[in-house]
Amino acid sequence: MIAIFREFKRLAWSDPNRQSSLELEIPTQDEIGHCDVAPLDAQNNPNPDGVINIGDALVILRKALGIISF
Ligand SMILES: [Ca+2]
Repeated sequence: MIAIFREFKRLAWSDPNRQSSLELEIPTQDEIGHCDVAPLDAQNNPNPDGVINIGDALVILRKALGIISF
């Protein structure tokens, strides 16, 4: 299963035409900057670390649900 995923990822991201047909897009640096909101600092403000991971997704979800604000 992992091998299939790796092959799909390799094919999808190596060819711009495939990216388009699969409706996958490589995010721009600006878009990445908007998503990089974790970790949070001691005052619960974004402290971007240059990595987009599950922590950023959780912060965005918490903000969307109104659990945190910044
Ligand atoms: Ca981050």
